[in-house]
Amino acid sequence: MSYYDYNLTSFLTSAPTIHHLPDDVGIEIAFIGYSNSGKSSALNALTNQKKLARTSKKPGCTQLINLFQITEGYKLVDLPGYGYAKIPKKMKIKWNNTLTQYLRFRNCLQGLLILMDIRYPLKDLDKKIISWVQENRLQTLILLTKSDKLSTTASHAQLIAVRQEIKNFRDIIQVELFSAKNNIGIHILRNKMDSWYRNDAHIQNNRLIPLKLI
Ligand SMILES: Nc1nc2c(ncn2[C@@H]2O[C@H](COP(=O)(O)OP(=O)(O)O)[C@@H](O)[C@H]2O)c(=O)[nH]1
Ligand SMILES: [Mg+2]
Repeated sequence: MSYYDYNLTSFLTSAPTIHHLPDDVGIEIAFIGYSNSGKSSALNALTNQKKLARTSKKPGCTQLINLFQITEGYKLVDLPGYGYAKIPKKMKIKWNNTLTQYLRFRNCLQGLLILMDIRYPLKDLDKKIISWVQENRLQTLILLTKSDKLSTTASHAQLIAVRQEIKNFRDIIQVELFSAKNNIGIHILRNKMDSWYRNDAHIQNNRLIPLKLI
């Protein structure tokens, strides 16, 4: 049983930049990953709601920072997906700025969920984020999403391979299998989030090391 009732999660607001976000108080846990990696689906699975976060087959639908609230002060953040090949440079720069500013300067960010399609893990931008969270000591859970697309044997092999790749950072980064389709990893995700939300002794200063995604 998880401590918080994730099913009660409701939409709070959408913000085009960090300056449009509500006050920097409470605790936030953010979802980040390539577009189409399964962020919105994971959010829906976590909260047991079909349409809370829009899911789409067409990449690029979440261009805003979307905030959700489980209960007063306990928030979830769906960050804009990264890694679009075909968008104008100006837009890329804007996304880069939104993401990097959120990650660096949002004090109430307490934990990060990096989502990677199990078939294509550890792409360039994932690696940049991973080395940055490690340098800045931000608690992170990597979810290998859509694990239902591989056989049990293949998905476990992939899990072991990714764990091996990041073994030097395992004090701060955990890796788990996930599937929004058949609920693999939901309990691990909820338990991890519980532990981040309950750790209210945090004193989170700005993360000092800069992040550059493009
Ligand atoms: N088979 C399967 N497909 C998934 C899973 N999670 C997401 N998808 C599909 O992958 C696509 C992108 O998912 P979405 O959640 O919108 O990704 P986002 O862009 O990261 O928010 C959609 O077509 C989803 O239906 C999963 O666990 N299993
Ligand atoms: Mg999405």
